[in-house]
Amino acid sequence: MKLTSAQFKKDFLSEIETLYSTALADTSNIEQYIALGHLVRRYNSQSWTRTAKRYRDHQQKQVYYFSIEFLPGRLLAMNLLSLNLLSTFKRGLSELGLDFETISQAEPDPALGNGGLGRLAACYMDAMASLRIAGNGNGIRYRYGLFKQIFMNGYQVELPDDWLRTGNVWETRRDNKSCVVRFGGNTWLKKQPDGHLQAHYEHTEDVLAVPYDIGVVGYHNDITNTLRLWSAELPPSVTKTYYSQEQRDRVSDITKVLYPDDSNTAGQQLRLRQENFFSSAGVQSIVRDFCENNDDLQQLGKKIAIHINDTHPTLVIPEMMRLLLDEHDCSWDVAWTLTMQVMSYTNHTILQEALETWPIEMFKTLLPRIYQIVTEIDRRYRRQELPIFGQKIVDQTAPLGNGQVRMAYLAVIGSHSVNGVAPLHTKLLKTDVLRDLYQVYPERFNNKTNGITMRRWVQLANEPLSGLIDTTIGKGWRRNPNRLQELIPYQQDDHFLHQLLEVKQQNKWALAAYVQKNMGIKLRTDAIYDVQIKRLHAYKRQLLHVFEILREYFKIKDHPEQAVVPRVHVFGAKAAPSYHYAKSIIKLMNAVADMVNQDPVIGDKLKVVFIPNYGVSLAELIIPAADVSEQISTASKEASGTSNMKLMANGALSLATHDGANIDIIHVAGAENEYPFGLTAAEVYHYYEHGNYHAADFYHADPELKRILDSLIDGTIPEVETVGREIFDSLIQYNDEFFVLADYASYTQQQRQISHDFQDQPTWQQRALVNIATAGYFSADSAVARYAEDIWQVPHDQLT
Ligand code: 26W
Repeated sequence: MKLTSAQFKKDFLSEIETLYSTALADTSNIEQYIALGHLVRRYNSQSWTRTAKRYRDHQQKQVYYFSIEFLPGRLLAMNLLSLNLLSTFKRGLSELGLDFETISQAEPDPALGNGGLGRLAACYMDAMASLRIAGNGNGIRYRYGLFKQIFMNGYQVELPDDWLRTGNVWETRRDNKSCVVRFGGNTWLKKQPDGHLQAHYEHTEDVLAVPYDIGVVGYHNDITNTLRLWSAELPPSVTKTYYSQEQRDRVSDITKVLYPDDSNTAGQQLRLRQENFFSSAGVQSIVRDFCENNDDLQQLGKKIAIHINDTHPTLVIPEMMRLLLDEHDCSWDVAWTLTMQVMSYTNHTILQEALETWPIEMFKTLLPRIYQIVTEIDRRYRRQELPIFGQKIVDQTAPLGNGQVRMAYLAVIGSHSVNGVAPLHTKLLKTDVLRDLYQVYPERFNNKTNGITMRRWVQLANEPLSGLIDTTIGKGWRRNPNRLQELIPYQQDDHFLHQLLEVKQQNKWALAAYVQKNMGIKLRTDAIYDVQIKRLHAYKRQLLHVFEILREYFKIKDHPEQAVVPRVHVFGAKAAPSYHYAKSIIKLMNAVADMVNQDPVIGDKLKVVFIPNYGVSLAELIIPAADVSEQISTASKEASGTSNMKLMANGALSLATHDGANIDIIHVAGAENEYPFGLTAAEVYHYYEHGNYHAADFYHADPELKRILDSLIDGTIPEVETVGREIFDSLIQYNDEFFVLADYASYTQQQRQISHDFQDQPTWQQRALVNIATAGYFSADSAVARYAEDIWQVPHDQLT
């Protein structure tokens, strides 16, 4: 849309007037942000209306992306980028004496997710809108997002994330699209005169699901899709029934808070309530909208695609069956065929403890009708497959087993497609986690390697780099990231390489300024910025990185006279509040950081900054400043990773195990431009098969490693008596579940190599350039295009 800064200023001042009836000078950053948000809503409102109308008029097939987590990040700058209004707003504001950055930082960051899964959902929403796919998000409007993290004496402390305190300018409450979700009570089927079985409910606990819609703006294409987040409320009582406070709380508790675990199924009834709440509300509203615009249910599979983001929304399968059977008089076979045509499922983890199963008793009590349908799905699955695959396979793959409802199995059986998120992960699904179901439905399994939206993670997060790329190869890459490859020839261009170094320098200054201001730690910007940003989990091995820091620390302490290549180690990591071991590692990380940062002998040769409250907005500040991308998970454990792709696209070189998408990064950019190390997945599985891993052997065989481990328990590191012992024992006594000691030697070997190579900046920048140039391979637009073609069968814009 064409907008002059004069027009913008006029509109902005009138928005301030309308909202606050006071002079601009009397308004706060948050008020100015809200006014800007309202302005964007006004400028984009027609596009949103037009988009919905166009989809209806063209009967366009809709994709519904169900995810219990969405991590959209701040939306003001992102929407302005997609509307091509960013520079106008920035100019207009500076002409009014205001700074866009300062105001945009007043926007709360909606932390409605834990990590990779939630952020991927947000990247894919952005990509679907930018590819003109009718992509609708479906999730939960948590009143409180992921906890705010602070460190008290080095320990993680969780604070409530009251993100809606100042409202949410981007959402629209849609009362007339509400629906009722039932819980508990009794259900029975009564034969109707026409022989049809009608479901009857009594004593159910009815909850009103109220949708809040957020616009998802496509990139320069006048498309605005919808992210629908459901909120639980008491139904407007027809009979003026009195609801006790307890009853009120029971209902609002459903969407009160996000479960902060990202790899350990809570197994709590409230979590099952949450999963059923947004799954049922979502499917009801989809079928309602479908029936308003279509009269032939047989067309459902041609007009609707529902994607199940991990097992958390799996209840959409029996819910769709319930609606088709109970409210649309479909026969079982017709309903089942339609359901499978519509449903597709993505698995995001192979960790056993993350694969959801629900005790049948809890499931049956809370969801009686849904349980009846799951029982029938199980019965028909067993009857169908038993003759072919035999009792053992059927017992190991049916949805019901060992007193549990096995959600991953139900998701596979009820979907026409099952995909992993990186080639190794998909292989492990076929050969390990879902091996038996792969035998039954081999044709359903496929791989869809993850992707990231370059619009947020390069264009927005790294304007210096984006500007340099524009002046070098033009702006074509902004619409088609594969065109970043046109940078490859500039490996020989010293001027360009120097400009690339300056861009990295600029981003380091920005990060150093934040760290100085918020943590009081002074960082030099000619150091190697060695970054590890992800949830705290034993398999992600932040511990291995800490051991490298201790190695560097002892080296300087032993030889203070020796020159070293200065390093800044940057961490961002939240631990699930119930994950004790992870919280112990956080305490150790902060203790080591204090010891290193306060040691005069070390000075500024080595710094460790563990930035609290890591999330999307901090990632946008840290990633552009990184030189080294720590992707050091135990091979086979990280399904894909996506921070690895973001860091690559911003010119960091990957210090990476042969795990998840690291393998693809090393392949695409070339191993010579990365630092691969460690056991392969096959070697890890070999240890499992032979049970011959003895961590203590590595401890005893390597004096350097022994010194590091002993420092956990011998008082070298202040204040880690308890956690030091706990971690030491987890390695030596409990045999190091994630092979930290086995990978220590090759890891530190590569760390030494990095210190050596970094001194040759032209070559380093050449390798950084190759990472940037080849990162287009991991664009969310390409990934989503593959989902559209192979799984959802919907048309999409070509990347021009
Ligand atoms: C039930 C608790 C729970 C909550 C969240 C279990 C599992 C999850 C998510 C599946 C965990 C997650 O975020 N997995 C990450 O998904 C990313 C996107 O595909 C991958 O890149 C990461 O490798 C994977 O760990």
